[in-house]
Parts: sequence; structure tokens; C-alpha cells
Amino acid sequence: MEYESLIIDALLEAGAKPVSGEELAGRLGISRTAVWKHIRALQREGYHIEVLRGRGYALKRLSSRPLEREVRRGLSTRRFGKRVIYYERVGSTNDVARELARQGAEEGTVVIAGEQTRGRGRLDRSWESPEGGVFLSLIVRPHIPPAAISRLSLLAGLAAAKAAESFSGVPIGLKWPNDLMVDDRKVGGVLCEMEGEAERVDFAIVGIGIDANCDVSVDIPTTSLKKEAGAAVDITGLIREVLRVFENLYEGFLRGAADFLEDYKERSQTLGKDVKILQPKREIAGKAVDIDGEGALVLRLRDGSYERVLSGDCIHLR
Ligand code: BT5
Repeated sequence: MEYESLIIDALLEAGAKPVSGEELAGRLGISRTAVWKHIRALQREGYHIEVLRGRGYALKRLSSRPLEREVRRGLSTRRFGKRVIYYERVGSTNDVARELARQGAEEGTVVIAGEQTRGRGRLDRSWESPEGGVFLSLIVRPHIPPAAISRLSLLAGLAAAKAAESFSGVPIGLKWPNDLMVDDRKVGGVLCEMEGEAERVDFAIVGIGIDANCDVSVDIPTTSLKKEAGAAVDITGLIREVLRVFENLYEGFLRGAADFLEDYKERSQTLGKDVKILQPKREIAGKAVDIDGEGALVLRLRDGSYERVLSGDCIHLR
């Protein structure tokens, strides 16, 4: 294990009490100067470590950044988060995860960023990604046909909504396909991308963005968990909860269980509403009456006929 993690473990073990440089050096088998260098590195990572002359080091506060060692601390998942790659700042976590997956990274690998400079939404739209948000991408390698990806993407939206709600106490609804909403304000989204052949998915990248503690100003109404809950949320804990809930739902999905759809429907703000679906080449208006086994939104049109839509932007009319 890396020295920094060992130092944090030793400081945590001591509670608020200081641990001397000599003791740390002895435990790690390195020099006191080397210990000091690692302490400096930890401070740069956002750990609040007090240096007490002649007495050693005391940990006042863990880093609030979702660093690998913090996300993994107390993580109860089997697969997701076994490997966590954290960037303070990166273009898009989905792009990094895709490259890693192409190079063979395992299912369950998670890429996290403190902020993104080229965060993406669907259809090449941009995703505002300032510090204080949650930006994560999961690599999955399900043995499913490409057509099942829409369902996986709904599942990811559901997982993010459930985790954000239970963690912050803010009720989160889902606007089809997978906008996380607080009433009519968007608070998160999912971008699911896949690579594979006609018959089989090679891998998919599940990208999740949640406006946890950040305010963004875009062309639609938005909010943050912090604003709604009245207090900042612990981003690392929220990420851990997303991984836990996602893993549970995903294991059911791999076994072929479809019950997550019922859960999804209960959270849907879209069902029962008159909606307009905008697709790149057409618009369809109707009443949203169901979400079927493939994740398609079923609309009842004016003439009484039904139509299934698998993609597009949804506008709630009333
Ligand atoms: C989404 O797209 O909602 C998917 C967003 C996925 C973001 C995650 S972050 C981690 C991973 N890495 C990435 O690069 N992306 C994923 P879509 O449904 O197309 O919605 C995009 C629209 O949402 C924009 O056109 C804006 O109207 C709005 N928007 C942009 N940034 C926002 C934000 N931070 N919060 C709420 N709404 C936003």
C-alpha cells in the first residue's frame, strides 16, 4: 500500500492525538524526512493535518475530495470501486473511462473528477462541471445485446436518483429518459455510451453527473442538493452510495430481473403527462402512458394509437 495511505491510517487510529514523526518513520520503515514529504503531499491533497512541534502530526480533518483512498474507505461493494481513478480536473470522465476500457480495464473501474473542462451531455451537448459537483464514470462489461443499453441507462438514472435522495434527504424524481429532477429543476443527468458489435456489447461507460454542492447556470432551470437540503453534502459519501445502489441494481439486471423498472416508474415525473418528444429529425406529441421492458417511453397519440420512443428529449407539457 502506498505510504500516504499508511500514514492516514496511523493518524486515524490515533484519533485526535498526535503521532510523532519518529513513530511513523519506524512503522513505515522510512526516514523522518520522507514522512514529512508524505505529510506535505497529503496536505496538498486537502487533508487537514496539524504539525505540532516536538509532538508530531495530528489529523484534524480528512480531505473532502473524492480521492481513491477516501472513496474506498468503508466501501461495501464487491465490484464497483475496486479500482478508482481520481483527477482533480479532467476533460471528461467518460472519455478517460472509454480509453481505459479500450485498453482492457476491468468492469467496476470508476473514474472520478473534481471538475471537468469538457463535460458532455447527450448529443454532444455540454455538461457544466464546476468544482463541487459529482462527476463519475463506471466501466461495465455486461453480456447483453446493444439494444439493452437503454435499459441500463434507465437503471443508472434510477441508481443515481435513489442514492442522491437517500444521502441528501432531497426527494429526486426522474424525467425520461434520465434527468434527475427536484420538481422542475434539473439536478443531475446520465450519459451512457457503449462500444461493441451488432450482437454484443463490448463495454459501456455509465457517466453520472450530480450537482451536489455546485451552482450552474444553463439554458434550463437547475438546482443543487446543497441548495435544496440547506447544507453541503459529503461528495465522497454520495459517490460511495451511488456505487452501492448501482451495484445492487446492476446485479439484478444481469440476472434478468426487470423489477427496477417498477421502481423507475414510481419515480417518473413523465408518466401520466402530456409530452412532446424532440428527436433530431422529428417531434412526437402524446400522453406518456408507460415505459416498456426495453426502456422505451410509450405514448398515446391524439388518434388513439400508440407509439414507442427510445430516444429524444422530453418536454413536459402538462
Ligand atoms: C445529460 O445530458 O444530462 C447527461 C449528463 C452526464 C454528465 C456526466 S458527468 C460524468 C460524465 N462525464 C461526462 O462528460 N458526462 C458524464 P443531456 O440530457 O443531454 O442534458 C444536457 C443539458 O443539461 C444541457 O444542454 C443543459 O441544458 C443542461 N445542463 C448542462 N449542465 C448541467 C448541469 N451541471 N446541471 C444541470 N443541467 C445541466
